[in-house]
Amino acid sequence: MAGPARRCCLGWDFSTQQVKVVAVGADLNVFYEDSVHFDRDLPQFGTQGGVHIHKDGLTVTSPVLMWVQALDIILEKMKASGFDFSQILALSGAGQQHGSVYWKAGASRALTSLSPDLPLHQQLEACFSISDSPVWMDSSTTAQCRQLEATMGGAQALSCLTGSRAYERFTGNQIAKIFQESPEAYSLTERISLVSSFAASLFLGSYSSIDYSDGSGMNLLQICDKVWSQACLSACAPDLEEKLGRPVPSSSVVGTISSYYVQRYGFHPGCQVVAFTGDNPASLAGMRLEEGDIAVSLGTSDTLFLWLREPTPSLEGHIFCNPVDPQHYMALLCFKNGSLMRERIRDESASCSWSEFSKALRATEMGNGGNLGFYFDVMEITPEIIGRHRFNAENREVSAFPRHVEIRALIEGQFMAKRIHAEGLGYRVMPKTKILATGGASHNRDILQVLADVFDAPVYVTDTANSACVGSAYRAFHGLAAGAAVPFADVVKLAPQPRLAVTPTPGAAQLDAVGRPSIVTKDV
Ligand code: XUL
Repeated sequence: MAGPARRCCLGWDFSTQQVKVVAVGADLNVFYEDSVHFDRDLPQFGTQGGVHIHKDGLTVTSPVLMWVQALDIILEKMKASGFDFSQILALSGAGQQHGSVYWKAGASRALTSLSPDLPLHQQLEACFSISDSPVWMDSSTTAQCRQLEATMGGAQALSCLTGSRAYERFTGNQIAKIFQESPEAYSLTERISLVSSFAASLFLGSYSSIDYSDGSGMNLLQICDKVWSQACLSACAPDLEEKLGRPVPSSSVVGTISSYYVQRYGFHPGCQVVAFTGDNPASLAGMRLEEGDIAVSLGTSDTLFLWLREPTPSLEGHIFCNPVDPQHYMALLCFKNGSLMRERIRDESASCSWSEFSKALRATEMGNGGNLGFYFDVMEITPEIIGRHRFNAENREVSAFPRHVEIRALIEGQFMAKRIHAEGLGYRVMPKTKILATGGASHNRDILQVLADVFDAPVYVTDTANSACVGSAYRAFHGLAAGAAVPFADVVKLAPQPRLAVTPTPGAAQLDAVGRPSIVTKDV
């Protein structure tokens, strides 16, 4: 049950596997949450993990109407639970990044004239020129990527302009493929949305703008000037600017809720819709990262979010416009060899036991006596490298380490690589830097101690299961307040705090200066 009525903001997350919502009260606590799981709750679409993987193994799409119907279902669930929609001051949301939605000519009219008597999916059935939307897991656009980089003067030049070299999942390359392979469908398209701005459009009853932050995941936006790059647009497809609309700052109010929701669910007609953004930017907001902070998710792959002031885009990682401060940026780095690599070394060198693994970390010294190791059993993406590489204190490559040394070399190597790549994107540890750790390995205090020592900063642990959703609700509060140009951190200062897990070992910084630069010269 939703409980007694409370003034609140909603945060939505249109992710790969489900649509989720949370309601956050003025005290910034979550008091309601719900979700619709695509595979389980919408089996008629036949998705696995929310997607269809095509025969070529590279093309990955999701039915756009499945997303629309999921919104119908979740709103009905909220209504059935007695949720008081009239108390919602504003809403915002997140979408899986890079995915794209193709609205057919005439769809705008259907959106503005929705009848409150019918669910959305029945009224929007004929509104899409492409019924299967490409999503972030798609990797079928290598030809388009090479073409875009060649037109733009190379991968680094494209990265300097748009924050990333060309990536298969980035939307500009996806649009280029649609234009090349389905030119009729492309010319019938009156508007192209990201998953985030598509979801916002459903609430607005008209096309929502793309926000700067999610717009940075397209290889089309000039991240410094915050305008579409004319050269990138014309390299991808004709008439693209008018199909995309003008990008807006992420905390913009894009309008008030469509009368459809007022009449069908009892929303207040003044409920504001704040621009939706990508799930990673929304998570940065949910974790309340501040300048100099870094969030480390230690899962199957390890992911880093960084808050940056002066980015230096490179061939690895992505720079996005910051979702809560338009003057600043965020970076996203993904490392494929995360938990699976840690588990392998645990099995090989710690008798399959995490407690043996921890013991080895405690039994070895910070800096590992000068021994360094880098372990990539699967082809790494940051950087592209495979194999295990071990160097002793004399900088000579060796084929094996004693078991304890191996374990510390793995964990120190993983975190040093993260710091080096973060610094490569312009990140600097600051005196006020906090590290927020999440994911499976964040439960291991000894691993976190190495993280604190390598970055010479305190590590906090936080639960990010709902961070994109909660971040969206925080962003809705921020959007409401932004008229007064209030910093995001002030809006969310009452929110629950992460828990301090470990602080750096005294002397960690000195070790930095002596031991660490040597790994830079080892080209990792
Ligand atoms: C980020 C990316 C994924 C999706 C997942 O670049 O592709 O993290 O955003 O939803």
